[in-house]
Amino acid sequence: MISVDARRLLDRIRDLGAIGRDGEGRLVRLAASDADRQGRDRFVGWLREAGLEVAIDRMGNIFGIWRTPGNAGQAPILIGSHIDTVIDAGIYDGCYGVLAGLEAIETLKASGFVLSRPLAVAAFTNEEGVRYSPDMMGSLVHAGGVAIDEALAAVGTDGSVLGQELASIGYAGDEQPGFLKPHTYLELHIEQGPVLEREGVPIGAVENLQGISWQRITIDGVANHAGTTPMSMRSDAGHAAARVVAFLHDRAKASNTPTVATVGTMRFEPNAINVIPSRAVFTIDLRDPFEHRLQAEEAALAAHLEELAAAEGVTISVERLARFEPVIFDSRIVELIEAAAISRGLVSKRMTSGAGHDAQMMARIAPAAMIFVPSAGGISHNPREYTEDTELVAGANILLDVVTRLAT
Ligand code: HGY
Ligand code: MN
Ligand code: MN
Repeated sequence: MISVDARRLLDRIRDLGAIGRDGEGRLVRLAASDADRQGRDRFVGWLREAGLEVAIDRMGNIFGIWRTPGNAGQAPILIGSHIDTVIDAGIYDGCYGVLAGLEAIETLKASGFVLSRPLAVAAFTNEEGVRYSPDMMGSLVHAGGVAIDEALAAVGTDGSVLGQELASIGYAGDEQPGFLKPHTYLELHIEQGPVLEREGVPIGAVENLQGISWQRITIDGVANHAGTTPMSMRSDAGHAAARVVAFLHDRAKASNTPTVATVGTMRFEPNAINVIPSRAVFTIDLRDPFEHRLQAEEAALAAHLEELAAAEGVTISVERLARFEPVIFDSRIVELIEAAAISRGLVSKRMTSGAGHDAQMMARIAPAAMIFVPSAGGISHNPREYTEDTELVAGANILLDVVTRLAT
């Protein structure tokens, strides 16, 4: 049984994690930013050092491909994830899966194994969706879920246009989106939640992924003097926004379901200490493993917004930013993950992914599944994100074993 080169993998994770630090030392490699370019350049350098064919599509998705004369005509096994990050990110989210994918390919390439299929590793553009909505955008385009021209026209939170930014960082590639049709898709990722650590289980065999609903809400009230305006005469966009946040939080918390609700961004206008806000703009992230419940949560929110507009004397508009239904992964691949864990004497646990991943898009065009490793304290999207080296290596070896099983 061959194993990955642990030192090479761990060094690369830390090397990539040092790229894209801002003035305060925070890791910020937002999609198509110059920091993202630096991370991409480093990854492409490793692909070339490994002797892989490098292909970049119009969406900036980066692929490293290893074909042999004996298998070049076959559909490849694709291992993917992302190397863009959120703001003030940890070093493992996405990057771990991409670098473990490269590591598995390099290990197999050096092993002398005769593989029946090419192997490829992908770093998909804009998985996080922090600068441009929706998230998982690069893999969504690859899977045919949105047209390339629509995606490249996406306007960022900073007013930039994705297509122009990709061109300016040199990653507006030539390949047509979806040019690489995978036989199967695998993604290794940190769990980003508390389950595996809490149960002392090193490997998650991810069998499904919850649905995601992103909306941007704009509440318009009337700016007025904070001192002279009686409470009964206010159209206070800020107060109305606060009531929505409380409504979502209390409702999700009171439900005995896994529904989660998050208001992650909010801004007021004119944003002055002594002016009643005339406008509040904020985003809502709703998720649930079951489509009917996610729809029920969206309907409850819509009804609440209607009541609130009347009660607060404000107008409320809603913009949909992303909407993805729950996804069931391929049970045969999930079983291969479990079998690989047993072969390495590791316990595994079937689980649902709370986070969105490129695998949920690739599942539209190929059998797909994910492997999780524990997150310390369940923390992610936070610089305190951490996974033990032994756990990172164990996950990479499971990925290697499943790929080997699928390709021989
Ligand atoms: O939003 C997500 O779950 C992922 O981190 N993009
Ligand atoms: Mn991720
Ligand atoms: Mn993430």
